[in-house]
Amino acid sequence: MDICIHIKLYTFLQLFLSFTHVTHSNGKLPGMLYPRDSESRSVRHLDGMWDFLIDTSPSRNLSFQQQWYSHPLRMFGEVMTIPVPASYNDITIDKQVRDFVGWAWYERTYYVDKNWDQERIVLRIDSAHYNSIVWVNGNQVMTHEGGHLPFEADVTSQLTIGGTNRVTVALNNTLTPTTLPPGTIQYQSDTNKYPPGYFVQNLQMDFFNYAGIHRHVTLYTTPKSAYIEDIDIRTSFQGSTGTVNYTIYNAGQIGFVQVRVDVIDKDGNSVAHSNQAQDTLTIRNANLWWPYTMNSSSPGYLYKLQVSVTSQSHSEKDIYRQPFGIRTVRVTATQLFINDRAFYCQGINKHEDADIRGKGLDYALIARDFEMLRWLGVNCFRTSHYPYAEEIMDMADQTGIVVIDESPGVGIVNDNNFSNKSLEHHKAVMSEMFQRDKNRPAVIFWSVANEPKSTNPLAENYFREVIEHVRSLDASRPVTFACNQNYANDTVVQFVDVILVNRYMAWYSDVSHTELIQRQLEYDLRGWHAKFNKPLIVSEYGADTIAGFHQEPSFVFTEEYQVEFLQEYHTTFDKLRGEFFVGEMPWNFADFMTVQGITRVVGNKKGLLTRQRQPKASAHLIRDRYMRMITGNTNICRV
Ligand code: GCB
Repeated sequence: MDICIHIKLYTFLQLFLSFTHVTHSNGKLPGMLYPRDSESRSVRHLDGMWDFLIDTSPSRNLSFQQQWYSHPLRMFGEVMTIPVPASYNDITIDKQVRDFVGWAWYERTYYVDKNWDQERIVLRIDSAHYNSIVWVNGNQVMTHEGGHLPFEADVTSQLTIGGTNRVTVALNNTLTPTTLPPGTIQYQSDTNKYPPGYFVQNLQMDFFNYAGIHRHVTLYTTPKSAYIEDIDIRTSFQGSTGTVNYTIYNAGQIGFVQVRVDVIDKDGNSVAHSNQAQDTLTIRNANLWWPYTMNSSSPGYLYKLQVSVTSQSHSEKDIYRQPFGIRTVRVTATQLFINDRAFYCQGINKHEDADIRGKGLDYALIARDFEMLRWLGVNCFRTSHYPYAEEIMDMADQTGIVVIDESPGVGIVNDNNFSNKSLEHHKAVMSEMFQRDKNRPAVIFWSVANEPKSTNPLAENYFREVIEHVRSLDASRPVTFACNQNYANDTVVQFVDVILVNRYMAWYSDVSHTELIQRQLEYDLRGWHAKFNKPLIVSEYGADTIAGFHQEPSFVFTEEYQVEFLQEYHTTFDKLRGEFFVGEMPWNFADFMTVQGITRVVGNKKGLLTRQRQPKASAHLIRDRYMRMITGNTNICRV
């Protein structure tokens, strides 16, 4: 019985996974341009309150047997009202919903304007965690595997134009050995202790497995056949002249008769143009994209590539404006350069996590977070441990904050996480990330994973392939991953361009002994550099701290301990900075939710800020440190 359910759950997941990750005949992934309105395009969000029903049947399969997509959800049970975008977990007061594992169903109806009758209409979901199947008016239109990246389909033929339509989304948050992040479903067969069929989801990462439609659901239009499908922009510069190398991908077979490409500066002026779908433009006196700590007068300078295409019959014209920045990234054995100037990462790690909404997109939260990043003096963050919302990435581009763009490859620790199936999925996710974020100047590195078991003999081939794959997509950005292993037996750091190490001396080892940090850390970091001769960032270091707990002398979990702990790390960072040390990233920006367990008291408390984004004493310490780096009022060398 148990095994039977087990097989059913996995089989069902696999049933539809086999037809995801569509590629074109030329091997190119479909474009994933962010929906933007223009003279030829309209955008309509379907956010708001949706009907919601979870499939609690023991097999988690009743919803498919009954075809919940075929009729309004309310016909199959008592629906709840759940907001989109948001995680569903912390909205209700029902424990069963919060901790639910399996298929959760969303539905809403919407009206499609009769003026859209000549348009091609695309349905895009910016992210839904984890596996999704989507129907429009009862017809399946797309599936997607993965919880953090957008997917879309042309739904024109499924819609009633000038009438009411119904969209249904079935979401499964089950993590298996081949999902990213991976997890396992564990069945308990001892019926003296557990009811028949009892199972739990085991996680391999340290954050709550929030689920739901986390970002916008959007309908957008393009012209029917002559539309811009994708834009790929690569930049460089020589002296004061910028170079913009671009490729415009069109829709399928339809050739464009006219293409017009303009580079538009911040004042709205065209500073270069071409009539080719692929070309290299030069821009004299180019404004480079700079992190705000390197150029405070015009940080995050963005141009737009304005693309306009006209169909052969001249009946259709599409216009799209893609923001981009001109900047380069380069690493040597000891340094990291942005636009040929040494850059030091005054960093932090983040999560897309906040009360009630879980991982749901929230503009107020994004604004507050960027306010606090600037208050802290942060010039760089890592999207630990999954790609963040495009609106967050936009803010980074616009404000000149550098991003290490990390995949959801967190918790790859067991042998069965290194299978061929996992590898293919990992590569597909990296392709999707690249597809979405490739034109972002803020993104300086791709991080393929966090803390995989990189000493496992299976890791070497697996990550060689993943990293080679990323390089084949993008030769312009360094590739890395965050490592928590030892330099003596790690097998993957040999492939990266920059070493990222996560370190918790005096927390997970020698707890309370802050006096050991400097000795152990210096020995360790020098060991990495001596072996691999690459620049190094400490990509995590931190101690759990309950806001408002104080004790002098310091004691674990108090604000005093967190401050003392961080200060000890800083002494070593400052010592190594002139040598090969190029950045530091405390764990974490804010407290965040985890699974329930005896080592986490209502979540992970290593935040410099509380989950409500208010500072602990450590936030003032980091702010003081980073501000001194910015103003140069410091005895460590300047960027
Ligand atoms: C780590 C992980 C991070 C955890 C953190 C911790 O090494 O990368 O996801 O939350 O440690 O606090 O244990």
